[in-house]
Amino acid sequence: MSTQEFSSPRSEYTHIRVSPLTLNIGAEISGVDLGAPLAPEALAEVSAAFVDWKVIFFRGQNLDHAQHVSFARQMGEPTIGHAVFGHEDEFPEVYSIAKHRTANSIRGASMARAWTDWHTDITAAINPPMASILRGVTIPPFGGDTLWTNLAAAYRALSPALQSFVEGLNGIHRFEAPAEPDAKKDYAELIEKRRLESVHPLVTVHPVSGEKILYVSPAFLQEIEGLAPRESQALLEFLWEHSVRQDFTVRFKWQPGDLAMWDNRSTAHLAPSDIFQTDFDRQLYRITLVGETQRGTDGRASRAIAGLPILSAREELALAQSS
Ligand SMILES: O=C(O)CCC(=O)C(=O)O
Ligand SMILES: [Fe+2]
Repeated sequence: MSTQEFSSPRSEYTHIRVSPLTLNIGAEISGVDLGAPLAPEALAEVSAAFVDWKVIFFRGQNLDHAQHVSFARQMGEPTIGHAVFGHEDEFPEVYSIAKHRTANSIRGASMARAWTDWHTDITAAINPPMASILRGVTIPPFGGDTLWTNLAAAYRALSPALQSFVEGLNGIHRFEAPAEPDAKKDYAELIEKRRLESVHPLVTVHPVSGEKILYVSPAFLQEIEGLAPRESQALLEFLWEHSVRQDFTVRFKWQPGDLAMWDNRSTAHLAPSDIFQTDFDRQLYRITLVGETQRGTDGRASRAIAGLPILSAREELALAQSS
């Protein structure tokens, strides 16, 4: 990338401090206490930094569940904890990111490639969450870092010829249990209970920044509509490998009490796998915010093949009670 092509995220911040961690993605925010409601000016700047830097980090906030929920409500409408895997009993908005959660029970079943396990949260839904807010509670002394990648930078780094080719394509995103015989039964049953499958443009337009996004969530995107199977697989493998290139990524070393908030419309992320090589525990909690249907560069919208949109915690609970 030439220096002329690089446009640094541009907002001016006067009520918060924003310290970028890399050229393309990730900034630490200081000068705010998330345990109490933010002043409108600070909230507006946090929202701007979130879109500009795509993942923002707040050190040492030490929030409890209730404070986590009330911060999330200032940023948007919290979804049900996890549409497939459930939520904390007393806090329907909160999903436990425990080391040995059900979602991790199928680990190790497949061949690891550069993009393995990278994902954008729940892109199998027609309206994937717009943001995820993750809070660290128990953090190993070393290991357990999380990585994010900037999918707008990934799009910009493609050649104009490939950019215009992929803009016309749609991806089929599916939540599915691996075909391996050792795929755990309760994992497969939960996925079957809320089957989610959607078609999204392969290049989306960010509703706030207007940036074009290479929307290729590796763990959910299964095929490209209209291509022959080998064409689809070869192109996806190229796009996945490209989208996790080191210069688009940031790696975060957690401390207990830290909070990360990412723009789920413009990033993918990777949960650590090194934690399974040690006995160290690791416990985080996540809240996601209700998202919208994606749009392609020509304005075309996502389509659901299976499954309802992911609604707010309130609406999901009401639905569950009435069924
Ligand atoms: O464990 C992590 O660091 C991230 C887990 C994850 O994928 C998520 O919270 O969406
Ligand atoms: Fe995730």
